[in-house]
Amino acid sequence: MDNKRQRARVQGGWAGGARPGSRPGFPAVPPAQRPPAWGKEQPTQEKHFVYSEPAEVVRRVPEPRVIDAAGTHEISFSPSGVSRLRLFRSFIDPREADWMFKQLHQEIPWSQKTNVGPDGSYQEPRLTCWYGELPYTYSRSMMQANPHWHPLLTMLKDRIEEVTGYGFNSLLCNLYRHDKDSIDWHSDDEPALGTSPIIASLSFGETRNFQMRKKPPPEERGDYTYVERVHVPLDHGTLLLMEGATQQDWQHRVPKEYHDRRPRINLTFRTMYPEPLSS
Ligand SMILES: O=C(O)CCC(=O)C(=O)O
Repeated sequence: MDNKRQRARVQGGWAGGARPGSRPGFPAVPPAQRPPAWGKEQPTQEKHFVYSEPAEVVRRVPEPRVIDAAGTHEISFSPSGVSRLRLFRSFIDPREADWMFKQLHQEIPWSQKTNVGPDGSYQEPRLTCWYGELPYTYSRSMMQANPHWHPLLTMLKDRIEEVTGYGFNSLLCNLYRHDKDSIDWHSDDEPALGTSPIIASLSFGETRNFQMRKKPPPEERGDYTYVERVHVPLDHGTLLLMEGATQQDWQHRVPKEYHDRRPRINLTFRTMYPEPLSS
């Protein structure tokens, strides 16, 4: 069956004899169609193939849930716990955010990372910069430890810590130069981020669509077709906090766009733990 989304089974059976209520699956033939019975002789009974409507099993691809209201949003519950988003609109007010965007755009030492994927190495389609006492590895490529925090980044970290009550010791800065810059589906679940990592993500510049999809249950064998989806438009000065099981149970991405987009800067504050030495 080539269309997975719509599986139909044709049901029917050979209906013979005129006995109403005969075997299940062999629907009764209405009286008008029954052969007349006279004398002892019965004409040979004709068999009809009786068609009945296919029982359709339709699986619908769920519409994405758009979250754009400030506040707390519990997006799923599972044995790993609750996955929670907290959205702070205008965490940085727009005039201040304009100034910060310019500073960060000019003063962060942006560079393009080379990642390793199943088809070999490729240039990540965005620029990045890492801050933290420990190195950070994702997509099989390492960013060196960099303890030289820009003072504006330290100030933003302090503000986020004060409002959220969480502490952070590391930061991945991302610059999406235009509509073709993106980051593909992933979770921030590297072992060095510990269990249930909390990620604070602050955005400046162009609004981009932050998309999330729930990891499928084992019986779907890695097929994401029918999973729940959440879209969060992240605009200038917005802070998004991802808590609980969000990294265990969901993936996220920022897709490429089909129309021109001006640059966007995203700062993702995290906490890194030294990895235990393997014996
Ligand atoms: O740019 C964003 O909003 C998300 C960035 C991200 O997911 C990441 O760098 O891990």
